[in-house]
Amino acid sequence: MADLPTREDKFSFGLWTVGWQAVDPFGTATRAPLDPVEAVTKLAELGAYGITFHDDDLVPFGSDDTARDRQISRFKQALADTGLVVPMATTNLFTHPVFRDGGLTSNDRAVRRYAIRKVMRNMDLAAELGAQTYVLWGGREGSETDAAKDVAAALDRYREGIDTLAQYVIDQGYGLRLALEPKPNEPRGDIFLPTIGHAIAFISTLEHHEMVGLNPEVGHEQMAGLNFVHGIGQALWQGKLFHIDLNGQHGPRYDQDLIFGHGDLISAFFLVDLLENGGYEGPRHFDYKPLRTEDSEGVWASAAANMSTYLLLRDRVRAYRADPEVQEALVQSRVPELAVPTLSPGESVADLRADRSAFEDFDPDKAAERGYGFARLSQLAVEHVLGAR
Ligand SMILES: [Mn+2]
Repeated sequence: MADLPTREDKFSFGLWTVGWQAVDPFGTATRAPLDPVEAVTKLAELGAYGITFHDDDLVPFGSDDTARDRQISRFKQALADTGLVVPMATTNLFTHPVFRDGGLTSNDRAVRRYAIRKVMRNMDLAAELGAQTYVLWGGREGSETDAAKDVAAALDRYREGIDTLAQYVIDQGYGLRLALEPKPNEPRGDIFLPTIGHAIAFISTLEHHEMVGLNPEVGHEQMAGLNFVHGIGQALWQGKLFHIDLNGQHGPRYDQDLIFGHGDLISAFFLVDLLENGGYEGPRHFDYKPLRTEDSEGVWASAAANMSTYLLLRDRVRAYRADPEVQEALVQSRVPELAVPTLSPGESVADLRADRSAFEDFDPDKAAERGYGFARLSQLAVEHVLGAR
């Protein structure tokens, strides 16, 4: 049994996750709409600390001002009643047909201007609710055919859009940081900024690059066949892990949004190890879809399962790190040695060239004899994951 989640664990959920009615490309909804107030109440009961939303999750697209105000005040009351917070918010620039060719990179200039204004409007609400992070997932920013897009122009417009929004946040004095969410495809055939690496490179070109980072999602990188732990490792190393979407995925296929750990469990173990020990202090945010087979009881069971799996893995990570045999195996594998700089303190290029032991007297055949012991180390991790130690 896992420990029960507490507010200190900083678990948060998107309103669109537990509220997903399970409409897929082949079938209609299997569940009734979920009132955001009920989502807040249930998630608080289950031990979550935060809830996040797209503008249109909270207030249906096209609602008039009276309906919008009423819905926002009900939501605020539920937050006040439960103590749940809103650490992050985001904008839906993908559902309405006006965004069929994207928002910030639509070929239609008027759509781009409308998209920026739609984001600004929800940034006002995000700031009012005390959010620290504003996520931008460009699900429709892309194409199905290379005839459709001038990629350089699209990136110019993407940069212009993010620069404009960052300037708005500065001008308004909002404490928001922006977090881009990479995804390789779906719903577009190919999406711009498809991976963590593409997004980090793009951010370096922004006017306010210091306030723009990433919201990587487990499944999105795995859809591209990439190692999520390595991606998060680099995002942390570059100071760009502003937020994270935890879920599960079985390799390159459609976006499954499974419960966290219900895809690649070993990768999830090393991810929790990295998040807990690598300096990430933000929310542990779940962006998953309750299986279409489930009724409302199954929805809440799956929400609890995300948190429970994270806590079980955190427990296993602690046991792994505390195990003297693991510590000895890490040294045998020379894992700590990688943290030692390759050149000595104060050593110059000339010094390195003059060091005969580094090259002329170095015996590569001898150095090649010794194995690294990674098989044993990896098995120790598997045994800890399985609770065999
Ligand atoms: Mn996803």
